[in-house]
Amino acid sequence: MKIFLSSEHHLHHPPFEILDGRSVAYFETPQRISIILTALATAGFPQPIAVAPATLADLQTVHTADYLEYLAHAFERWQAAGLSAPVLPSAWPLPGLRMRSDCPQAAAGRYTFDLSAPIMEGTFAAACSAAGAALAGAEALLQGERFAYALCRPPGHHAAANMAGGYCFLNNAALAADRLARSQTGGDATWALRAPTVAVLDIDYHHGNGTQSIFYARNDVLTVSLHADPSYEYPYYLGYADERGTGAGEGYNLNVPLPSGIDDRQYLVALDQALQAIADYGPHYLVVSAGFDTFHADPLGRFALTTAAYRSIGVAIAQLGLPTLFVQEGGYAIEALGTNVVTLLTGAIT
Ligand code: SP5
Ligand code: ZN
Repeated sequence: MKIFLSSEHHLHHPPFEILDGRSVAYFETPQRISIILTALATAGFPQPIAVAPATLADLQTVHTADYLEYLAHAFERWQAAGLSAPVLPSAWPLPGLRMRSDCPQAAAGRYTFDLSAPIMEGTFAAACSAAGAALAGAEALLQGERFAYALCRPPGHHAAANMAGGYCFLNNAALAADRLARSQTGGDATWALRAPTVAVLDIDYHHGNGTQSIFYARNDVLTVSLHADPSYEYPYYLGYADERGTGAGEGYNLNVPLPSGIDDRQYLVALDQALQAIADYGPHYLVVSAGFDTFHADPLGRFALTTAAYRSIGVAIAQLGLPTLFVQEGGYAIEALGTNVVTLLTGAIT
């Protein structure tokens, strides 16, 4: 298994976020990566490969040009306006309000859907580095690798084509899935018969609203997400079972919302349903948005999974028999995060 690292991730380290009305220390810390790296090394996984950051051309496959322009310059414009804290919106252009101003404060509301994606001086560089790791993982699959793991930070699955939120700025998994779906290997007759297709399986505790929205009208990328029911959990406004895709994409999005308190056994039953949908679709590649906030001790989650569940999840995913890229998403129970990542990957490759 090849492992790709977002080596610039440490440039992004916001001091706080607003959670349920309170200011708390930012949960999505650089320490998450160090802990995973240590656990991988201890378990004998190969040395992670540091990759080049994604380029603007790479990012424009999934994100809008105006959003990328915003991300690249938001902090310097914020600073030029005399502001020094990380960029966070104070107001949003919701329906009924006007969206005319280009001042940095207005731009923040326009491109950010919540209060958990602050932009610092190094945020865009960090996000490009994470996107580069995911794209390198996709390339590895195209080169014939069966498994790859992109150790991405910041995570990506909440980021939409033109919106940051939920610790996410660039949608790493979506960039990788899009790269795979547009790949042409040439020389292999099967590719001439059918353009490549990709499934994204999102096992983060939170619904992958960004990934869903990016592929919602497409049928060459099936999106499947297992997550806490948005009727009680973030991101609240997306992730319900009746969201099935639109236009050509109708029938190519599957949401499996789950109750709080769900245990290993119940989770694995739901996973089977998701994997069956992927098997029925019959994609060439699989991208897994691998979040570990489903763990019982996670400070943000309300599921009851134990470490053993991640081994079963890895085994079940591998049984699809597909070239598979694991992309790191959430997971905030720091003391168990490294072990849980190693357990999932080990389950997959053995
Ligand atoms: C990538 C990822 O996992 N992003 C998650 C962002 C979630 N942010 C808001 C969560 C609000 C839910 N309230 C939790 C209360 C815990 N005491
Ligand atoms: Zn999450």
